[in-house]
Amino acid sequence: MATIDRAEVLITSPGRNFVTLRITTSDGVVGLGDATLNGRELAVAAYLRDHLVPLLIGRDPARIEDMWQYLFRGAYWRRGPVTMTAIAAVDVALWDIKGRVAGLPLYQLLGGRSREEVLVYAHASGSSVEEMLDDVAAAREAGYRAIRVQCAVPGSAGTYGVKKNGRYEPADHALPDEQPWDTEAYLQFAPGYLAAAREALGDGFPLLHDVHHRLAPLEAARFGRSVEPLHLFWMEDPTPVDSQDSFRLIRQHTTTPIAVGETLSSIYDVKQLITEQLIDYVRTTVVHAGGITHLRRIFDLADLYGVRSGSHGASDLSPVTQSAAVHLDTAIPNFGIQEHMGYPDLVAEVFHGGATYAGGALHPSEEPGLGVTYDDAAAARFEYSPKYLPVARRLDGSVHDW
Ligand code: GCO
Ligand code: MG
Repeated sequence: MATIDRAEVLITSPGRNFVTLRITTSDGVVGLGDATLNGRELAVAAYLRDHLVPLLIGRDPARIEDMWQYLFRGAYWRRGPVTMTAIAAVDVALWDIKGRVAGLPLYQLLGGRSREEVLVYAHASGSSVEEMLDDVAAAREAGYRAIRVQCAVPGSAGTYGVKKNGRYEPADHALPDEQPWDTEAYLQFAPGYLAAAREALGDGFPLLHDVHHRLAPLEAARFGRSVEPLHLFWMEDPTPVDSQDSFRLIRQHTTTPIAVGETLSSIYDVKQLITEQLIDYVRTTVVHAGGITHLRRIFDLADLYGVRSGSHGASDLSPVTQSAAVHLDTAIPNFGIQEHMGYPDLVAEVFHGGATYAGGALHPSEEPGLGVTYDDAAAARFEYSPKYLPVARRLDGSVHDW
């Protein structure tokens, strides 16, 4: 029996910070897992290095389910983003190893293809409606068949979701940037620019929008109702998800579809949302929701209630996660859509291979396992430096949800 010989926690910053776990077996097989938790990277690195790596050495890399249970149940302290991201890194690395040992791409181990391609949505944004519409046209030009649209609210400097210098990277300050937020201004402004986007895209084109946890439940209900004639593909994170009950109120008032879950890390965090059919798309991801083993369980539960996947795919989820996500998206029956944000150019110097984009869709690697390799020499050139997500403040100076 092969055993786990080595597990290394690798940190690099090719244009943004990434934490990667690399597991090597006694047979010399190598597997990669993403462990990046944006703005809290070193907490996961320490959890892995200090608490999980010592538990891995000498164990059987083939026992993926048992390892998952051992790390989850065995810890006594369960759930939470740091723990679940660390467990995800181990889980994904072991799936990668299993694929490499079998000589099969990961989606084959997950049951094989359910679809020919993984439909993705792009980001389009602007600091003005005109700029936003130009960006929508550029995304269409690049072949995207679904587009998420965000526009800066006049007077709200640094509105989330809006690109600066052609790129959206919210974690770009050594200490959190503090940005003003005016809910009423947003509620008045957003339906108008979404209508302009709908007009540009035409009826039937999948148009998405991220509310980014900014509204109270009743405000979210009002927003959902006001954009109903636009037939959004979804409104994402309309209200903070800490209280799953909140979504009942939104649901009572609007038929605008709802997507939730990018900040959630376990099946228990989405249980009520799914079983009460309070959402339409679940956005939990491989890296933050316990890896392939656990995310597949979430998607299976979702399938029972007609909820489809819509996984988070921002640039803070490394190419290792993107590859794993696309393998899972390819295999599951209830796939909805996959976010595709792309990476800074330097990222391709460190992470080679993985999923490929063509014609508005992502396609899984056909290499064994995940099909991603990590270039140590390149990674060493990009030193980690702390970068925080911003904090939002209301007009009276109090802290709002980001
Ligand atoms: C999205 C997300 C991101 C997050 C980011 C936080 O829908 O893509 O909301 O932009 O803000 O991933 O780390
Ligand atoms: Mg989001």
